[in-house]
Amino acid sequence: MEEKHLPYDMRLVDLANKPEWFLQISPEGKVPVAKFDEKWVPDSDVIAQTLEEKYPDPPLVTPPKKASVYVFVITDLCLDVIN
Ligand SMILES: N[C@@H](CCC(=O)N[C@@H](CS)C(=O)NCC(=O)O)C(=O)O
Repeated sequence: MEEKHLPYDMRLVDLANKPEWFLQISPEGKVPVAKFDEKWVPDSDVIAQTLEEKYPDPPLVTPPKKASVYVFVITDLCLDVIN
């Protein structure tokens, strides 16, 4: 949310002593959990994906062009290690 310059409220939770309001919104008692359009969303991957879909700019994902360069670099490194 910082990277996307979005305003937000943050609540810190003592995971050793989870308050009832937190268990109401996160029944498994896990963090992070974020609220989008009145709906609570758990799991950092789902939260990141939701942020990306709702607020695409600035993007958090690696641009496809750079991602493919990275794949080539990693592939070359792996081949060097194998050979
Ligand atoms: N796959 C979940 C993992 C969530 C998770 O395990 N969070 C830990 C903290 S990193 C937690 O809430 N632990 C408290 C507990 O399990 O009681 C995610 O990426 O959000």
